[in-house]
Amino acid sequence: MRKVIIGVIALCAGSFVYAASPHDAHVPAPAHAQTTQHVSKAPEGGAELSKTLTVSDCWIRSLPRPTPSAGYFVIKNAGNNEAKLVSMSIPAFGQVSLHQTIDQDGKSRMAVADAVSIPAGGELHFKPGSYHAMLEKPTQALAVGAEVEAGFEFQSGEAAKALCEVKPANALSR
Ligand SMILES: [Cu+2]
Repeated sequence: MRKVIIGVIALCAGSFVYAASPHDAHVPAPAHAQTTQHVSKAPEGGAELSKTLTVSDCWIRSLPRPTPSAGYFVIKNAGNNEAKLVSMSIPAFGQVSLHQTIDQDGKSRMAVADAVSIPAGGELHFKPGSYHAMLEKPTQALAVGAEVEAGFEFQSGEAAKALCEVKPANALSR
């Protein structure tokens, strides 16, 4: 198991240049306050909005440009098949990738997560210290309290949308 994890980290070494950035403070994940609110809009063309895959409780950290930020959210899979999240997009960032924070000998490292599984009938929490969306190349300043739309694409071709609240840099949950 250890060998596998080290292998993953080595493969992704090129992505770790921001490991010390504030977005990845690697604080312990707090108890996640869950709400049932779900915000979803019709797609503006392209992928079909999923009826079974929904994203809620999305929030991102406000950080001064050009510092990379991070995004967190909850994905629910009400379908009968495992789903895989393959990408996320936020217009305010030029590059968004999916990451997972891994503990390695007591140190936190990040690994790229190309396809993140959400079990049938289950849910997955992207949260500090765990899975997160890495938001790079910010194209505009985002004020705390603002809401930005995010798109999520799954391997099946389905899509989901959510509104993400901009939280202070030291926020630990929405
Ligand atoms: Cu990251």
